[in-house]
Amino acid sequence: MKKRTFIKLAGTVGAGMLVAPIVGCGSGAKAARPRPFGFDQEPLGYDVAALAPKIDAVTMEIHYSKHHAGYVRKLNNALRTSDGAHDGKELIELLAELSPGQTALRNNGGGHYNHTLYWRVLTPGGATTPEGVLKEELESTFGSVEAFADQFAAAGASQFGSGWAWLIRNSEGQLEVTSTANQDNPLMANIVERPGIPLLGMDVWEHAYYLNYQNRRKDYIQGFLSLINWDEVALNAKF
Ligand code: MN3
Repeated sequence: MKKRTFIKLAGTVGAGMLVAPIVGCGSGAKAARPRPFGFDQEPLGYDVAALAPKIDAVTMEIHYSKHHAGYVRKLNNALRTSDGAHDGKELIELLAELSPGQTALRNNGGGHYNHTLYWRVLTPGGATTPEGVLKEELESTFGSVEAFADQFAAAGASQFGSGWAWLIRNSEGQLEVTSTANQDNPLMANIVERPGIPLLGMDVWEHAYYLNYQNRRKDYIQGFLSLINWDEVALNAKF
């Protein structure tokens, strides 16, 4: 059996064990585990032009078919040429176990997970509205949905160089806004300062916005905020 096939078939057995140390056992009906993306690039789900003018078609095309595809290719190359220590693991387990020196898996595993989440939390129709339990949690944690958006935008704007802004469920089971450098992901508990389960991720690498916004990262961030698929974020919060 090829390693790739084995990784897929190995399925979900270990994932619950991964999450226990991340969210603890006391958070009741809240998130049980991170969203388990596979090792392949999913279809985009909408046309590359569908987010224009907030995110233009050329940026989307290059971002999806070059940048993200490159992370997926390099991730699978790294796994194929590894010593087998990662065989049978889900991507979420792999990320959780990485140490800082595992550069290829860190950059490309993170790059794949981060972008898969990014495409999913954007929606062509314009932002939906947070509802129900998630809305209440945003309000109780940040004061209001608008106050959350301000904090999230600030995290993206102040991330020095390339990286991501996140809404996570942290190890105490609480919502929290964080940021990470490069392609680091909150699931990388041995690497990032504030680990947790990613619910919403915003790419602030220049490749995500430079063609349309040049150096105006804050304008891109406002564009991103106007495209958030909160139904998808809520789904991530329940996984
Ligand atoms: Mn990117």
